[in-house]
Order: sequence, then structure tokens, then C-alpha cells
Amino acid sequence: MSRLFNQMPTAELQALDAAHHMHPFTNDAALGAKGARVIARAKGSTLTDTDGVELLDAMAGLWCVNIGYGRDELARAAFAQMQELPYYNTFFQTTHPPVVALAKKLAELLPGPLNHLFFANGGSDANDTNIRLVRHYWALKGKPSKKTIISRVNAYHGSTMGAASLGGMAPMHAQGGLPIPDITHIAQPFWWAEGGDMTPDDFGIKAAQALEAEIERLGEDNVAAFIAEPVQGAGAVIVPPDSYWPEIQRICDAHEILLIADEVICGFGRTGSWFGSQTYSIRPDIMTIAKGLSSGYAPIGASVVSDAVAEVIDSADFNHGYTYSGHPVSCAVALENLRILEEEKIVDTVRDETGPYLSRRWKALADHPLVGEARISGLMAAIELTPDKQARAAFAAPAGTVGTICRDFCFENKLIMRHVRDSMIISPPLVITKDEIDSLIDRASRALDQTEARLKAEGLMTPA
Ligand code: PXG
Repeated sequence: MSRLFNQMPTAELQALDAAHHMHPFTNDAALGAKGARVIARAKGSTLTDTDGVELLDAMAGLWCVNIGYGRDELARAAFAQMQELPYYNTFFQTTHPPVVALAKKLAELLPGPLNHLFFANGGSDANDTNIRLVRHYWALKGKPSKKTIISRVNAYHGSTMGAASLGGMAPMHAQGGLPIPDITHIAQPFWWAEGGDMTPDDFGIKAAQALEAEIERLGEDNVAAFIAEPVQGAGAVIVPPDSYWPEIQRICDAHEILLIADEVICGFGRTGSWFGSQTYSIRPDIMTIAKGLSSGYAPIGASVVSDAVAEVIDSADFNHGYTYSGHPVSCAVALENLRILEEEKIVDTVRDETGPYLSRRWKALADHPLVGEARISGLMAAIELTPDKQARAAFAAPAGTVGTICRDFCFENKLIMRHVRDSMIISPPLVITKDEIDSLIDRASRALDQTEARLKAEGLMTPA
């Protein structure tokens, strides 16, 4: 069946896709008229579409294919596990070897007291788990009023009702009656757009202190937790000023609230450490993991809790769980992925070699007339497009107009680089080579030149 579809002409696949497949975060009518790009296969950091066009995937799929495409070892791990035990649940007092092995391996890799895992299918439902878990935790501690979770504007924590409510994306909240009650949002540490005349470090302290002000506004007795990504990913790779996380940690320590680090993107090497919490010296009580946990080869995520949190949660029934919590095939694939990350020293390479190399080449993009700021953490990075660098100005055209133009030129140059509003972002596979980094920068530079020419031709270089 799928073999038949693999041989189908692109136009036919596009027509059938338009007829029956509803895409995430998409206007399907508009996409149907244009036709979706059909990706057929991939190897390393390169995708091939059904017309044979090769694209450099500077997004690692959706921030997840950390070990790169085409690793047979993971296919073999899935095959072997499907033969042995394709499915069994972890409800009703049962367990199975792959989930035990993965939980033990993760407890070794995770920092400090983060030794207990509740498995989910991905990041969204792991964050839904977190909402229920932190509220249940405080109820068990005799403090049921501690329910509110503080998050941040422009955060991304997933797309279920709970996770999208934790997220701070206005277009998502505008649909379907979100956010759910008892979730509030403070400002983000986005110096380029919001820092005004302040130094980045002064602004970082100010952004962090918004948390303390919000705890005081709500009353500490009503606050369960603060959730944040170490570096905001989908928000446009917002690397916080150095002053930000130490101040957040101080505030969380000073008040009786749990700190949840959403490491769905930052985890498993992305920032040059195994976890973003290590790069930014964060001591979370709870961590969300997914994506790089299996390099996207199989769906799996987890909520990780500290010894202290687990002791409370483990003392009573937690009426929560998913059919596929700890799915044996996903666990076997994740274990093999972790083995490769460790044995091939992929995280060390990001920290010591490819990360610093990309950083040097990426930061030089700020010399381009259209680029106001280039920021990077490990192998996740962003550039801000602007008509006026000095003023850090936005474009007069609606946000995203220029970003879309640049994104389309990237595609023309066979580079998958995404736009968020008018920021361009990358998050390539962690196995990207220096030659591929050179090619990424060449293609991005060409796309920037073409974007600048187009903006000038169309009179779009005007500041807001
Ligand atoms: N937390 C973070 C920090 C994420 O980035 C999720 C949770 C949700 O994970 P799942 O596995 O349920 O999707 C994510 C997901 C984008 C984009 O446009 C980013 C994500 C997902 C889809 C699109 O950058 N991140």
C-alpha cells in the first residue's frame, strides 16, 4: 500500500492530500490550491522530495531529529521490539523490560534529583500531565488552593487544551476557548523586541522579576508552579540574557512554587549540554521531555519529577495515564537513540566543535544589511530581520510578511529555514557537519540578498 503511494506522481499525491488530509497549523484550502511539498526520504541532514529535489533540513524535522535521518539501528530496535512485545500497557500493576530500561537510563542521564518518569506520547500530553501533577501534588500536601500555573507570553508548550493554555501564543488562545482557568502569563525575556534602552542584563532581571510580581499579585498560596523553556523555541529561539535564569531560580527558591523546565526542544543536546537546564544552571523540580528523546523516530515524551515530588505523588493514586504511556516500541527506539547520542559523543561535538563553528558563522550574518541580531545557543539559532538595525525597528508591513518572503527564498535555495513573524530560525540535526554548516550559511546568505532585493523592489524596507 505505502509502496504504491511511494511511486505515485507528486501531483496525484498532492491532490489526494488536499482531498483527505487536514494539516496542523494550516489553512488547508489555501494549501490545497498550491499543493503540499511531498517529502519522500531522508538521510543525515538531507531530505529528498518526490521530485528528487534535495533540501538541507536546518530544522531537524520539527526540532527533533537530533541524531539525523536514516539510522538503521533505530529501525532494527523497533523491528526487534515489535517481534518480542509490540504493545503492552503499564496500567494495572504491570510493566515491561523496555520501559524499565528507558526509565533507568534516563534517571542516569538527567541532572540531580530528577529520577522519576511518567511517560506520554509527546510534549503536549506530557505538559498536560504536568498540570494535573502539580495541582495533585499541592492537594496531597494539604494546600489545594495552590493551583495557578504561571507561564510566559509567546511560550510554546504544545497544542492540547492544557498545553496550549500553558503556551502564550495569542493566535492559539483565540480559538476554542483558551486558556483554561488558573493559568497566567508574564512577559518573555525578549531583549531585541522588548528591551528598549536597557542593557540585556538589566532587561533580563526586569523580565525575571515579573515572576515575583505575579506571585505576589496572585498570592503565593494560590500558585502551584512556573513553567518555562530554557530557551524559547517556537517563540523564535529567544535566548534569555545571562541574568535571567539565576534571578528566576532565586525567585522560585524564595517562594514555595515548583519550577517546570520544558525541555522538549532544549533536551538531548540541543544547547550543547544534555539538557538546557545544565547550560543555564536551572534546578527544575519537574522537566518535560520529548522530541530528541527518540530523535523523532517514534512518538514518546515524559514528565520527569524530582525525588521530592515523586515521594508525594507516589503516596496516593494518581488518576491519570495514556494507553501508550511507556509504549514498548517507542521505549526501545528511544534507548537506541540515547545509546547513539552517548557512544558517538554527539552532545560533546555540539558543545566543542559544531556549536562554536556554527556560532561564529551565524553571528557573522549580523553584518548583512537586513539582519539586526543573530543569537544562538548550541545548535538552535535565530536572526532578526529589520529595516533599521540601529532602532531595532519592525517592518511597517504586517508581521510575517518579510519572514515569509525570506522563507520562500530559502526553499528556492534548497534550505529549510523557518520564519517566526520576521525572525528566521534554525535547529539542524545535531550531526550536521562543518561542510553542511558552510552550505547552510551560503544558502541563508543568498536568501537574505534575494529578500533584500525584493523588499527594495516592493518598497517594503519601511520601518513601522
Ligand atoms: N513543549 C515545547 C517546548 C515544544 O517546542 C511541545 C512542548 C509539544 O510537543 P508535541 O510533541 O506535543 O508537539 C513543543 C512542540 C513550531 C513547532 O512551529 C514547535 C513544536 C511543535 C510544533 C510546531 O516551531 N514544539
